[in-house]
Amino acid sequence: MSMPGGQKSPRLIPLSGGGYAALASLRLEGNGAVARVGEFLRPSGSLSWSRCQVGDLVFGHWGAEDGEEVVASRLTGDAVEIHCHGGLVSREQLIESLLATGCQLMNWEDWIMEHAADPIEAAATNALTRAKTTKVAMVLHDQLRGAFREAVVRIVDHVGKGENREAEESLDHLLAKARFGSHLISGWRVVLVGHPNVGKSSLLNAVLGYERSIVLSGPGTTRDMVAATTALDGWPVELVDTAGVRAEAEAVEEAGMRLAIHEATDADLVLLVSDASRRWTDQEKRWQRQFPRTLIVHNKWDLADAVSTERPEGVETIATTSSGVDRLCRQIVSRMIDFTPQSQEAVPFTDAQAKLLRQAQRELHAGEGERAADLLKVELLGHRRCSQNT
Ligand SMILES: Nc1nc2c(ncn2[C@@H]2O[C@H](COP(=O)(O)OP(=O)(O)O)[C@@H](O)[C@H]2O)c(=O)[nH]1
Ligand SMILES: [Mg+2]
Repeated sequence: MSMPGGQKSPRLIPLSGGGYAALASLRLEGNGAVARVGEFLRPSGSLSWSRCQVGDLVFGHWGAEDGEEVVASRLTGDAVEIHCHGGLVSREQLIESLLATGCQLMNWEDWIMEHAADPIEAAATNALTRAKTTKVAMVLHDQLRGAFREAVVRIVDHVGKGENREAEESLDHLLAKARFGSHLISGWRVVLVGHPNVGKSSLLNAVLGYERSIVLSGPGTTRDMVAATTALDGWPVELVDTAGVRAEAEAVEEAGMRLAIHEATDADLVLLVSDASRRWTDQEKRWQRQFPRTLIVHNKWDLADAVSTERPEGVETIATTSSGVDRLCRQIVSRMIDFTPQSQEAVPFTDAQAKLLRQAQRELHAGEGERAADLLKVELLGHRRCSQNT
């Protein structure tokens, strides 16, 4: 929207999301932003808004003496940050009043894209807002600080010097970490599969440390998926408890069973939970073959002596007392995560980045070093596209 004289009206960027939080932050920037805030802000102290310096914090009310409490701060340039209570209503009130004066709404993702030095920095900033654990945040922070960027620059430099083999090696090295990196934000998915009543739900609860899923002694209680997110060794993991998967399913369980198989096929790791007091079944053998990334859990180990059966290697647990669950958690992590980055190590962290790296790798294999370098420069380092023949 334009103002008289062709000047653009200020842009309003809600910096914190529309969820429930203690505080909400908005940014207003562009021509007249400071004055626009002055139209609404009623400072409580002696500091007048128009006389404020960059960095001053002004506490006051929005719109009227008894309006929303806000803290406003002038930033460099014509920009202001406004903080209010985090409830949806307070935030919406501020946004509506500013939009009514003609401010343009901009989402924070676009704002980051515009302000970041390059696409990697933009993606890292974006990803950091969604990091669920400190460990994930640390890896992403290293990328924000330039670890991944520097690795890409080195590859481009190799190509520039005609060192295509070195460039390929560096690309391979980066790509080997892409699977790990792609899980940083989405987390890893671990699906529990097994016959009804073997203790899947009990085991899930034991891993989580609280009662999340329903445990009953009759088979087939868990008819739908129950998913819970936790952190194992600092990495975000979603644990999915499936329906009691039974060979001769009742109609009501059949849908759940199909869903379970589908979930398990997509999983980063399948926990094949088995009742150690019973025989290792043909169905369990089939599941073992069907899901390539499987960790076998012999649960009800306290009852294992009752029937001695031949069983494949696995982790022994007693879900009801949590015995063996520590070891199980360690095994899950070591099976799920094949690599842990060192401090400041380069890691591609989005699927789009991995795709670009693979594309560059194909170009290099085909002897098209320059095209590979152009791709990396434009799409990852944010250079302007220069050659027309690519
Ligand atoms: N003795 C013993 N009982 C267990 C163990 N784990 C689970 N149970 C019991 O087995 C029954 C079925 O457990 P549940 O977790 O609902 O099995 P699911 O159908 O595979 O989810 C419940 O009565 C549990 O208390 C275990 O390690 N030892
Ligand atoms: Mg269950």
